[in-house]
Amino acid sequence: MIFLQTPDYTWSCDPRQGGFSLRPAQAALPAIDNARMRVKFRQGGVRLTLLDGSWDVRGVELAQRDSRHGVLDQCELRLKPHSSGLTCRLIFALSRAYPMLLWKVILQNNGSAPLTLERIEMLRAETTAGQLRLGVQDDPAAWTFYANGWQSWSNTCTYGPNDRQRRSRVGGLQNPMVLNPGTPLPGKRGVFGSDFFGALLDARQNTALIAGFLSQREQFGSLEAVLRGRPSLALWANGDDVQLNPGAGLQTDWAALFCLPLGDSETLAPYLDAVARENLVPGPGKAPVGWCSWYHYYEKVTADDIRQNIKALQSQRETLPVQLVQIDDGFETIAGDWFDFKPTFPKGVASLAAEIRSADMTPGLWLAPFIVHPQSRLMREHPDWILRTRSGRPVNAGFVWRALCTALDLSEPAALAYACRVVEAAVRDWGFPYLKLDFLYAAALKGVYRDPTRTRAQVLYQGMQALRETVGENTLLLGCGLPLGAGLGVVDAMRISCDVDGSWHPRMLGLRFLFHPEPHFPAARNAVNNILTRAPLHGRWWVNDPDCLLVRPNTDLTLAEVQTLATAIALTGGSLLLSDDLTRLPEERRALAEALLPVIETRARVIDWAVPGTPQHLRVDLFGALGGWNLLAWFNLADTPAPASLSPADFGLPAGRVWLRSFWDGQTWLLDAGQRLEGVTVPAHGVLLLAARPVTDGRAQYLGSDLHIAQGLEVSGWREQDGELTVDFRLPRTARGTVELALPGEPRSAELDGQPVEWQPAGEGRWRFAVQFKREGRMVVRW
Ligand code: 9PG
Repeated sequence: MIFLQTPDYTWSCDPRQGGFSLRPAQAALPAIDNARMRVKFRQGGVRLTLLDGSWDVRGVELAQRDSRHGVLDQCELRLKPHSSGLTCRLIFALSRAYPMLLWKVILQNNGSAPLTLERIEMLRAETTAGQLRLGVQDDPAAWTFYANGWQSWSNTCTYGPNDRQRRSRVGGLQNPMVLNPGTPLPGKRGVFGSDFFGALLDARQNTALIAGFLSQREQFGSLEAVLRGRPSLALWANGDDVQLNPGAGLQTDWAALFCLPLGDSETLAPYLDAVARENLVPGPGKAPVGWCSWYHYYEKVTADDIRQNIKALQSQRETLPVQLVQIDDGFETIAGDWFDFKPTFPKGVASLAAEIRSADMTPGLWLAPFIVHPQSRLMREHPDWILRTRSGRPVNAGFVWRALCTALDLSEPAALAYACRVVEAAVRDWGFPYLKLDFLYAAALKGVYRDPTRTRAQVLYQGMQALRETVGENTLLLGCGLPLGAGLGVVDAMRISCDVDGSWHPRMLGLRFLFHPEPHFPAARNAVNNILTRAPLHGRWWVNDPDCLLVRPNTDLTLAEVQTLATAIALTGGSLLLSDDLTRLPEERRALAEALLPVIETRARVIDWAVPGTPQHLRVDLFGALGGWNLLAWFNLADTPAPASLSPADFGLPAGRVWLRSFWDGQTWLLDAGQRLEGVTVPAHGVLLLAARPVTDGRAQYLGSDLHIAQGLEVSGWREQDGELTVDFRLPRTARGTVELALPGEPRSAELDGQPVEWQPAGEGRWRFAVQFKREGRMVVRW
């Protein structure tokens, strides 16, 4: 037996059995016993395996070394070479600084014939064989599995043993875009595939087992979890059938395991933070705030439309101060021919960038440098740049722009150079310091690559790095349609949801009912799902981009649905992009967007992330001049109105008397300790968004306002003395609205910057004040 031990874990390996064990010091946490590993490869068409059965260990080396993850206690096992010549080393490491096991496989072909790598299985464990436990009193019927989607648009959610994985019914058109061909898409109840990482969760025993890779630079990682029958977990690296030539070697990214107590979505933090360290992700940047042309104009956008909206933004700047104007798809003649502009953009996009800049805003441009339309000139002139299937046909990159599109083979240097020239022109010649790079999954499709020795993960990651090197550090890159791991340390912001839409449910060609269950189709429902399930990534891996907020009245979204989208976007802390025609937005709808500025940026906690389905409980912890307060959101995802029943304890807050003020309708409640808020009807697909503040008796208290969705970030100063309260307001805009205060006595006077303020009683001990100020204001209330 070989051992490694830290205060958190004991790792052990019994070579005669093959496999490894991980025991946490806390016996109630998940444990792995004698998990199996396996390398699957081929030599001249013959399928071979390594590592299954007992391990013939020829050398063991124990060492301590410094790493990005603190000091690692490391064990290296050298195995007897396979008869094919394939040699294998395994490295296991326990971190002294973080509660995790890391391990990787290093392969080298010392034979004389090329080998083909199918997959490297890092972990296979079953409950029935006693290899997998989530706690002391296991009942896999209570387990759930958090399954991460392949790329930005791919559905991510938690499943229970009776669920089936959400999948597209028009898979032929969608799957090439949103699924990793190496990750299983099980149709069976209780069986789930996941990309990069996943988590087995037990809400009864309060335990979590997180498994995944720390990066996706070498291979794409896949998981399969089985929650029924013989529950099991498997984690592997996709070899993509790459060729391992004589003398050549390869290794996996670090695989990682975490045995943790289960809490809200911050349970994922130890894993997510390790990934950030491994990929040298810099600290989070500012969240972009702006306007995007796509969701009103779509491909029909013209240079004039852009110009009109620049003007509208300029004239509305005082109440709606946004920075970014992002031109989306529609300026290019066809995807692939990025230097050819449509007649509706007679002067290209450089002049628009200049106009945006002279209006004091940041120009942003959409590009999709890796996908190719079959009718493009690029396709005709450079057939050798196109990624092809074994039969020589261009690969299928999905049905977009009314055609089956295809993709560049970035392992062909000339194709990569072209993609780099496109982004270089956008930044240097056309003047865009912000790029939304879309359809990036196209560079990692299954196909016969020019360089047969590189995995799809290597091709995509190196492609992304090449784009980053081309545009430099000062260009803001937003990844979209991008497999998550390939953006780490490369993009500043990342779309983490599919497209929003002017409809709650997916629809296509007016066929709402048929497309209703589609999990990755453009729809407000689908976007909200991923905005919530991927909220913990924000600020750790990049700035989350939840996609655009549509507030205009002439979509199919009800006001409640718009409020839900606004709440999900604003509370999860990522970027905020409007996408309506701003020249004709009614004032009351514009006010909806204004109340989200400035953006909150704080990461939210998803309380019920371990419960199957789309989460319903979201909490944000805020701190400012008013001290600390919490935002609590409860989403009614049902298709019918539902009565809310909630208490601060449901959101993980201590019991106690609290003020609750609902942002969207201004209702206020005082809840006694242990009392629940009942009988508030939330419309179908609507949200109840509350600011919660513990009651401080005998003192003036800020209960909330309609000035800002956080109901408190608008306050920069707060002083109470001798029956007089001074409140300082500060926002980056002109604001007008109602502020609600609890006061120890009936107000006698109220003024704001010397002007009288009107007030009204709002209930026992509470009053509403009508305020108005230009960026700053000081209100004085006496009682
Ligand atoms: C521009 C858009 C917007 C949007 C992106 C992306 O055909 N399709 O399946 C399909 C999927 C996604 C999609 C467009 C088409 O949206 O997410 O924000 O930039 O491209 O074409």
